[in-house]
Amino acid sequence: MQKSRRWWSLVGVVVGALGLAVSYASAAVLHVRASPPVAVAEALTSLVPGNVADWAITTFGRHDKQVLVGGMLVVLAIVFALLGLAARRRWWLTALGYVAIAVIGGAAVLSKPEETPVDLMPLLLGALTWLVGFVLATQWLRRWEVVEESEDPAHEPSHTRRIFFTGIVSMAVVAGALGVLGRVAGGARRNVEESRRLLRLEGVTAPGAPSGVQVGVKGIAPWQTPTSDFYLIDTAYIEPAIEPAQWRLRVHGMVEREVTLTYDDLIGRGLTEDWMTLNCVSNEVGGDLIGNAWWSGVRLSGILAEAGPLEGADAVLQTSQDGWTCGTPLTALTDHRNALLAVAMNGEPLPIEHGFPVRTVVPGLYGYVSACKWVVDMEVTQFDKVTGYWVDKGWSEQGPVKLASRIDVPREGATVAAGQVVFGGVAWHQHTGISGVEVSVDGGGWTRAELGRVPSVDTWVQWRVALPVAKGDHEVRVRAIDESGAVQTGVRAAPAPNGATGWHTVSFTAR
Ligand SMILES: Nc1nc2c(c(=O)[nH]1)N[C@H]1C(S)=C(S)[C@@H](COP(=O)(O)O)O[C@H]1N2
Ligand SMILES: [Mo]
Repeated sequence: MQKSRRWWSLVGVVVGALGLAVSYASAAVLHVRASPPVAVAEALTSLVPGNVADWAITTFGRHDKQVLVGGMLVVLAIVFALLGLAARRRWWLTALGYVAIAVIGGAAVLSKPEETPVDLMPLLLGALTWLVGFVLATQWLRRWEVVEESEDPAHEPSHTRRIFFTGIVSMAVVAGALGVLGRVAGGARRNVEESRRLLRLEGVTAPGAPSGVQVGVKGIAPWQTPTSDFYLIDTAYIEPAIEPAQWRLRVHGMVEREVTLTYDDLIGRGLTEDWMTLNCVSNEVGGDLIGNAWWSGVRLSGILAEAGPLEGADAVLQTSQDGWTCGTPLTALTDHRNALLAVAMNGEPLPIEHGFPVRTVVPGLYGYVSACKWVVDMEVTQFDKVTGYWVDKGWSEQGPVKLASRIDVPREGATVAAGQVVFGGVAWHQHTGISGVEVSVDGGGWTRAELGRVPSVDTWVQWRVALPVAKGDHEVRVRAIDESGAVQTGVRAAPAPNGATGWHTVSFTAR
């Protein structure tokens, strides 16, 4: 019967979704972060070549993960439909398909450093659901088919049809409900959220932006980035949920003695606080993957000195609880700068998505080589021996921040009143500092802007300048000069492999 083909595919899709939902929801209830679907999504992400990843970040921005998950679900739906169809003739083909998918899921889960074989439980439950659900649903469908094909008028098909549809709709409803439950429950996450809320960190202050840092132009990004507006970049589909009491940092490798710290050990060393601007290597010219915050944490130089790096070590491979890694120059963590194991941001414990309970921040380096969130392991080593997550994808081994500047006012395409037009924005070269900013309208000469004050060379600086502009269409560009006297290059470079360059240019109309 041709028309029943679609019912076989439907069985495949519904049973498939039910198994996925069971594994996802049971992972949430059992506090397994990497449920099989999440682990597979992260494994796929880590297999994506660097240029594709960079393209996805620029194209989809914060939604890159939703796009990948959406694509994965579409592919799975097709595979499940085919498995359902296959069962009409060869049930073992379908069973084999389920086993194959489960093996992929299991491999992905076990590729996570924090997951143990016990964490395969959600996978087993999901696979079991597939087999049981599949046997049930195909039985219902077969009975209906048999009755429908039978010539005997005593056989009423509507009864068996009702059983099939009731069953399959119930399965779909349960799958949906479990999907929602899995999201809401996210058990571990809620507990950690609560621990975070109750955490009182002695010595953490929230001074607010110092005076004079703002140049008073409406529309420039605030000098202190509110935490809720701070950009977010990471490879975790579900953020690690780590209780401070459970957190450990192990410092090992090329050291005289291994050091393992608990959260209390860490805090007990006394906090250092500082303003630091953090930015992403993927930031395009004029982009907003940059933020400035007040960080509270413990200086890494003391902790590393205690471990005693051995002669020849030049790198620290940092590892996050979810397995993400980055290689940081040892000197950047041991020199006089405030490389911190941060516990608070803008006066509050780190939000989970920004690395709770502990993340690294290092002035002067892009995040991908330094700012490890949910950091749990630091191996003192040599760059020759290790590579971090993004370096494996083709980014540079070293990621010092590049001198850059941005125009925030006027916005691209804006219309302003002709006459004295106010321009404003930000410039940065963390750990070197900015000495000047210049703008040029319509390719004319460069005019010096006025700079806001800064507490140190580790933050961005706001700038403003007013220039006479006639009616018509115009283009304004900006460049910065750093404290070493270097002038920002106008040569355009893409973000990969070690940061974009070029002058930010904005078109506007004066009326
Ligand atoms: N564990 C973990 N830490 C990470 C990342 C990540 O993917 N996983 N991304 C890094 C990158 S590329 C950047 S730019 C910064 C961003 O930090 P934020 O999300 O707090 O702004 O975190 C870094 N730390
Ligand atoms: Mo980044």
